[in-house]
Amino acid sequence: MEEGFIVKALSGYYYVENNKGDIYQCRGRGLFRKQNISPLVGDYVQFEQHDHNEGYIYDILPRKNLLVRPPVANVDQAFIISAVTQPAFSSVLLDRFLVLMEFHGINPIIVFNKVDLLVEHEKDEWKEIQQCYTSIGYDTFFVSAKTKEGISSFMTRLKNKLSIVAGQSGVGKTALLNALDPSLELKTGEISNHLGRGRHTTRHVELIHLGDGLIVDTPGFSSLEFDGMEEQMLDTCFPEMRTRKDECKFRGCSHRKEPKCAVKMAYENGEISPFRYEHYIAFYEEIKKQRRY
Ligand SMILES: Nc1nc2c(ncn2[C@@H]2O[C@H](COP(=O)(O)OP(=O)(O)OP(=O)(O)O)[C@@H](O)[C@H]2O)c(=O)[nH]1
Ligand SMILES: [Mg+2]
Ligand SMILES: [Zn+2]
Repeated sequence: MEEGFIVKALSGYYYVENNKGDIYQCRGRGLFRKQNISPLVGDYVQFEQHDHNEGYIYDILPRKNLLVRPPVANVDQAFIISAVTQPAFSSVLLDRFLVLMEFHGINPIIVFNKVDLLVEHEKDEWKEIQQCYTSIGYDTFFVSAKTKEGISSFMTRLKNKLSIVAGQSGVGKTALLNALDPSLELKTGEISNHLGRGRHTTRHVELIHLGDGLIVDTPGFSSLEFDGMEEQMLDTCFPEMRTRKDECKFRGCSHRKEPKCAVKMAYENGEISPFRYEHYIAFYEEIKKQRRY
């Protein structure tokens, strides 16, 4: 029996890489299907080699975490990519990604791409947006996949980690990976329609060796629903609320209408950004509604 990890899943086959870098095309054993277990990209597995480069997966080692859409296990960190323009930046979408990553225990890193398209007078506004996220404690990078500005600084963050790139279609996730390693030659798409939306050029999930680490290019995210979340845990997915909630007068404070709420006080003092607080309220209502069904 050998150990390895799944780098690709395609048409019922799992591609398992061992510690020598050899790849075996494997089937999962029948028991998995009976038990409704599906091996995922990122899984550490025990497998047995049969013919030359073929084998069977016998066991899946315990997972640190798993994402359903895209299906990846054992993710350490997520580069959440937004474009400064084309498609237009949406702070509510960024906050949604941040909450989802926090919920799954995945460390988020914020990347603003396409800075080559920024005009001079927009730069101050972006400094403010950046300042807001860095004050919460998030690392932020400004980069351009086109000019390669800023990309070397985040290359070093890949070492010994399993990373994913997440973000709306068309923000340049794949283009960034190509910029970091041109030999990857991954396919990128033109922004195909006048709404500025992309069209999901990236389709299947695959681990790529990059900068002494592994990274998964994802095809946008097919689902950004708050599946499996409860509104009571939402404040733990906002770091600036997580650190204040114990000072609220009431245990289980929802930070909406309760008196002596430390979160609402921080919002009123300007210590918590208004838009972050508003997104919290909107997500809270959304989760509450979805839980009724
Ligand atoms: N000007 C400029 N264009 C960029 C930059 N990065 C990406 N693009 C362009 O944006 C478009 C979309 O890039 P992709 O890398 O395919 O976007 P994606 O995020 O991978 O999109 P999906 O795979 O559909 O989720 C392409 O036309 C890229 O050439 C950049 O830094 N500057
Ligand atoms: Mg892509
Ligand atoms: Zn409160």
